[in-house]
Amino acid sequence: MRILILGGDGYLGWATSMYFSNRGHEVHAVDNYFRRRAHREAGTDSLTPILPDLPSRAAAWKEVTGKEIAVTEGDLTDWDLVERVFREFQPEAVIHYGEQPSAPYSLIDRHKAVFTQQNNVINTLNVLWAIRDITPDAHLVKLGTMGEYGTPNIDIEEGYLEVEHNGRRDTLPFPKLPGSLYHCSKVHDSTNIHFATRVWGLRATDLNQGVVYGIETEETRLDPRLVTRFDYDEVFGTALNRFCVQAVIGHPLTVYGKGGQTRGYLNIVDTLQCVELATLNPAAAGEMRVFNQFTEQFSIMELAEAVRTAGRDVGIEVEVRHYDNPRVELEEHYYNARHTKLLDLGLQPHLLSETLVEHVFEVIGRHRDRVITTGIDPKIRWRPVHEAVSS
Ligand code: NAD
Ligand code: USQ
Repeated sequence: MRILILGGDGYLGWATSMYFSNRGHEVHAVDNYFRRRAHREAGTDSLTPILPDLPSRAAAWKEVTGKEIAVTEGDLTDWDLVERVFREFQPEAVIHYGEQPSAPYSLIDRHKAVFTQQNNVINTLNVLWAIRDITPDAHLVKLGTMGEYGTPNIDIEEGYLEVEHNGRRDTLPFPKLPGSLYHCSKVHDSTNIHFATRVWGLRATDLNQGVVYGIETEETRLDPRLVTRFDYDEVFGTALNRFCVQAVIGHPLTVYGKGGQTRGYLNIVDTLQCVELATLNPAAAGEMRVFNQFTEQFSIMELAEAVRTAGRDVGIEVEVRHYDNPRVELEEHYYNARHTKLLDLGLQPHLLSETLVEHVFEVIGRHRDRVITTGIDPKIRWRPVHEAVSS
């Protein structure tokens, strides 16, 4: 299959590009290196030493496996670039990771909030128009987020809710309560994608993904030059990845507030499996499928305890510390999200209890001299500082 991977230089995008190439698909990766620039500006960096750009990564991939990954360096908000890539490559599937992915980044200042929403919404709109006018049968596999739903006090369904109101029934998009301006951008995307399927008859799968953890995949293990990025800073690092680095360098685990915040989580190898299942089993024309893409739910304290236990097993004493929560979010809440559609398609989850957190420690340990400690403690606040309430 001809598969276009947008955001192919990122944490998930690079791993996905290699995964599909390794399985015989024709892969074309696009990225504008936004993520690399954002780290340079902030003085942070990937723990893993990644090659300097996509052409060198693709060349290393070719040398190791003999397989090709085609590359375009450019911005998805640039219509001319999007149009050219679609006309030349004629994708059958479009896997769209290419967005600003951080909730804290979207709340640093007005400029970054505006950037996040413009970047994410416009590039997805460009992709929808390109599919509509150039490759109308192509299937869009879009990375959304479980955070589109927030933490409502009812069970979370997969995308849609059957509603009875004043004696009438309908199946409608599940209500959204996004917790950051980044998460809001994903809701805006979902609305636009739904429109494009209903009105233009496009086919799309919105993957509402939980928080991803993990550092290695089958392909990254083939050669040190094929590593994917791995971040642990306040802005781009996600909870469990941060906790693992903190444990290895002897930094207290940064639990925000009470730590009862519960989310869906999945291993990066399951991201690859889920995206493959969605791609090989496309949505019908006119359909926007929504899959909740995670394998397990954990509270932050449960994650911290898992890391503390794993640390103890390898002789590392891990301190768990409660920080004033920089975010505005419920710290104790009901959370029960359905996630059966990917299992029905054949997903075989890799559970946290089977993942050797100790092994992750070992890989992090190899790169520990690269850790930049200044970016770890939380400084970005959801509310203006004079209004911040301590928990
Ligand atoms: P990432 O930042 O590593 O990857 C995104 C890539 O897209 C980056 O390489 C970036 O440079 C590129 N990009 C951004 N804007 C672009 C533009 N205008 N033109 C071209 N390229 C652009 O992030 P990630 O963690 O790999 O996440 C990938 C996707 O999955 C994102 O959409 C994110 O919202 C979503 N997601 C991630 C997680 C997670 O835990 N990592 C969980 C749920 C959803
Ligand atoms: N948290 C801590 N300590 C930390 C980091 C985070 O307690 O050091 C808490 C946060 O307060 C939050 C939870 O952990 O309650 C998750 O935070 P996160 O930073 O790991 O994840 P989040 O901001 O939600 O964003 C990440 C990805 C994003 C994706 C999202 C999936 O960066 O791209 O959309 O996970 S979800 O959470 O399901 O919306």
